[in-house]
Amino acid sequence: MKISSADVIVTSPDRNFVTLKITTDEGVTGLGDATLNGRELAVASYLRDHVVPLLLGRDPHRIEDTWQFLYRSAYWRRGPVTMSAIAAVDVALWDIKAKLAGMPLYQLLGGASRHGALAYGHASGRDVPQLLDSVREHLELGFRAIRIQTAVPGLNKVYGVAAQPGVDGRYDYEPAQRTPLPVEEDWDTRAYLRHLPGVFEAVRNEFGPALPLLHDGHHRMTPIQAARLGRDLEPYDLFWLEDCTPAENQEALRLVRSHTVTPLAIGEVFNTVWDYQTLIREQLIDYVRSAVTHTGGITALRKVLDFAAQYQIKSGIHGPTDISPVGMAAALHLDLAIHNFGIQEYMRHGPRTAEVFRQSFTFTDGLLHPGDQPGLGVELDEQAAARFPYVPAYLPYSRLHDGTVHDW
Ligand code: KDG
Ligand code: MG
Repeated sequence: MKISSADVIVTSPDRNFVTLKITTDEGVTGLGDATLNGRELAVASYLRDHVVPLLLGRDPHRIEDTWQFLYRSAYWRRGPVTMSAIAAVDVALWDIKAKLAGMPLYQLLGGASRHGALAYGHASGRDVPQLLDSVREHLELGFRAIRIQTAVPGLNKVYGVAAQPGVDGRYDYEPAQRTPLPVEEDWDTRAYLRHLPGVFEAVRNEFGPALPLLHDGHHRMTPIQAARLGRDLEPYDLFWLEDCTPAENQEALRLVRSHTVTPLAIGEVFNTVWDYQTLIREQLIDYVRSAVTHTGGITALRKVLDFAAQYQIKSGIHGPTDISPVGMAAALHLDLAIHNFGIQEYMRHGPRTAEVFRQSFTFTDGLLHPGDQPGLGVELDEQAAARFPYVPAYLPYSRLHDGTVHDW
């Protein structure tokens, strides 16, 4: 069997998505998610101009060999564009292999280790009453673990807080609002550090000690600030504190870890196992946050998670709305199969996205399941996709009060 064509489909139903569709000479197709939020067309070009010509005529069964060939023959290593492109090829080939086997993909990864993947939803509020309402709404939707993000007094707009409560509690991150230039937000770490512990106290007082609560620091603190926040949040028993520092500097986590027992999650902007080497070997984190789609696909993320498992570090696969339903399905198959599963992020896509991507995953009693269709269980409606052309969109960025650019 040979790969006879590979097409890159860019569509923007509720937000921009890039999808790779690989077709074999026997007419079997596989899908891979190549979406890189805010830099979508770079991956589309990498695939169309540099990868698709290399795929034509190859044996679709040779997943590991194709991965190594694309990684090593590029000469230039790593990076989000390269690794997103390789991930899309990898996932599409797994989709084809599982369809040919007549099995849902998780069966080829070793079969189910659990009934479903515990998912966390995103509650947010501009003040505490609005946040508590948002938590209630998520509990009613069936979530059994909830991320808490809040506005900070004195700041106009803060990451992770819905501009307005969405229909059915759903909201999209920027740049779903699709601004032609990056929106500028303001930031003040000291105000945030003063405000956040009181917010968690209010949530615990309202919902009790058992509900798993998460929080995303979104790369904004120095190591000593992160250490203080982790320590201040200890009474509220977080499931995790995510991205407390920009983790390019892996050694910084030694300092954070030596001051707090709040569990730490990191990695949504990482793209290879090398970004985790110190973090995993020295047990400086508790959860691996990488997306299947930005880390070289199932083949590569599985290896990172197997490495993590030796240190009792678990998965927390990235699942915001900028991961397409194809990328989400890949994550769910991995979640179901691996032993060291921790939790799965689940943000819920908008209604137009469901018109373009026909999905078969379910959300029942707080657990996600990828379904039992052969392959990934997602089909792309190309006519529907064509109705939603690409719209340029940027992520926002932050400045401090004196005008200095800060991490967003
Ligand atoms: O593209 C950026 C988003 O994926 C990111 O801001 C979402 O931090 C995020 C999360 O934890 O979902
Ligand atoms: Mg995050």
